[in-house]
Amino acid sequence: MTAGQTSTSTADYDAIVIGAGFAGLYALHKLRDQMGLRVRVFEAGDDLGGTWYWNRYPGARCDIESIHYSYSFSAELEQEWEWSEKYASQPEILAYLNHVADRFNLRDDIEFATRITSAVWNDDRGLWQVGSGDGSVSTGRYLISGAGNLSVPKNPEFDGIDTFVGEVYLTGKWPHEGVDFTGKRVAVIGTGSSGIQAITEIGKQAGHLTVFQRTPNYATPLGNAPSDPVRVGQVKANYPAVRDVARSSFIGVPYDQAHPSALGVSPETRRRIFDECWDEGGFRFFIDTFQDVLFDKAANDTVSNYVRERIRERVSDPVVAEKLSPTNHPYGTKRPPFETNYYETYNRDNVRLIDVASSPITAVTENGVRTAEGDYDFDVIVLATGFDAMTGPLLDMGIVGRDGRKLSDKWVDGPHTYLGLTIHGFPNLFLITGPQSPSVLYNMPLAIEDHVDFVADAIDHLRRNGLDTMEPTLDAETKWVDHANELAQATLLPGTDSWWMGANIPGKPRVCLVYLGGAPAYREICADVVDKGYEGFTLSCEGVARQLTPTQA
Ligand code: N01
Repeated sequence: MTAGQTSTSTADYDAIVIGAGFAGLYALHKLRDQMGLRVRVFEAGDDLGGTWYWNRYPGARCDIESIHYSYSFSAELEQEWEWSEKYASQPEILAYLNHVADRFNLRDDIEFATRITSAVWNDDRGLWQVGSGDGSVSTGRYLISGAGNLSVPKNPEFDGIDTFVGEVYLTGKWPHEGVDFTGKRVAVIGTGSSGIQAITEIGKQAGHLTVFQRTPNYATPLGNAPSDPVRVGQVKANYPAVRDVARSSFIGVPYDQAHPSALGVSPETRRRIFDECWDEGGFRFFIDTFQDVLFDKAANDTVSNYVRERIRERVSDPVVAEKLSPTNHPYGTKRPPFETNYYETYNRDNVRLIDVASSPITAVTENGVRTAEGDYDFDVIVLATGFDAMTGPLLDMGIVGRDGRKLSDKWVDGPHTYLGLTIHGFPNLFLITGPQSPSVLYNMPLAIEDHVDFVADAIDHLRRNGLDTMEPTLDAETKWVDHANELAQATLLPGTDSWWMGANIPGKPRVCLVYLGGAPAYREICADVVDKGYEGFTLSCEGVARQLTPTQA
């Protein structure tokens, strides 16, 4: 075989992509249209959109400004698409993704209603055999997971849920026809980002709404508004520079850098900065205040106290206000939710709050919810109880690597990845925004583009050098896992039960699932790996390892 040729002709496809959300759509476009690969996308849903296809609950919208929470790969797309609001609602984001699919003619290479149930590496043939629920099998040289981070809803944990005679809905699998809550007695269980968005809208419509809250959250204002044409015009006139600045900031939005220390300024200055970021809305309050709030408990107390004070100002009943004020974890150690009139919802006559930390839910009965304190009857129960995040979607696909090793065995004590992108023992498998990458703490469309571009460059590199397989070494993987864990241990995050730590799923290993070094540092590391000839990877052709020198890379 000569350089530039590989044995991909033996596979049905050069690349198989799982999922047709933001990641899968861009991967298809990049690999098919820019690299000329034969690509097939398999999508479990009946249509495209991923997260934005499934999460149709009332109030669902993004919480990164849409001019930033959007693809950057096409200047034409950036210019032609108009967002009606600063933070787009779910229908508008889904419309955007459909526009992208139509504009780049992506649908023809997506197989819908096809859930991948097995993905097995065949070492003899050097390819992945990917099986779906209907028994069909396809083969691909490269397997790219765009299955998402929050795509497997947590199983309902309540005994008797099947006996409930009313309607039960999961926010993460919302019915397409919508739900009419008019005049109904509704329960919402869960007060994370999904619950907070849904509660605000359902409270306006339901006859009566009961919220079951186990842990109060530090929700801060989203600051949504209709799109400002002047600001949009400025961004559109400078999009490449805006994207560069976004990629150079911790979570991938072009906001200011936080001030060094909450304890290093006067109480007046601190208050002014909190007030400014509170009024600006969205992630500014999380990342634009002070750099030490996630590292130093005393610094964190200043922001936690501030949010509690603001909650109390907005809730009329002091007893309810106290229940809504988080005290058992520091601000930002759970993923911060953003809200619009969430706290005012509890001032409505038709809304009540039940604390299930002190009096847990013991069962769901035929008629409603039972807690240690009594029974509550409902027509509808909404489960906003979260996801088996990050690892759940990958472990759900029956992935088996070299020598028959199951991913579920390899990850029994938590994820082991190199760069959050690849896994030792699982050649040519790429995880778009996988665990131990910045992923959910990086503006997702940009995080996805960075990862897909890395994968595309790696495949291109293999092909140009007559290679067909890449796999991280165990040593590189071990060092990456240690590095990711060390970063996490330096923060306050490990002390809080959160889905970031895997603590929301009974029995799930407690380990930080997110790379906390920030997008800029992570991007530099990835660039360095490439510059050094894919340092940490073994590159091979038909099983024969060959490490290129940096000058050949
Ligand atoms: O899930 P969650 P989510 N009994 O895990 C409660 C993204 N997102 O779907 O905290 C009683 O945050 C649980 O209580 P506790 C975003 O990244 C983004 O809301 O475990 N309660 C918690 O209150 C987000 O972080 C947007 O004590 C139970 C809630 O259910 C991620 O998705 C919008 C319980 C689960 O909260 C997940 O958010 C929506 C039980 N047995 C989501 N089990 C945007 O705006 C769980 N709970 C972009």
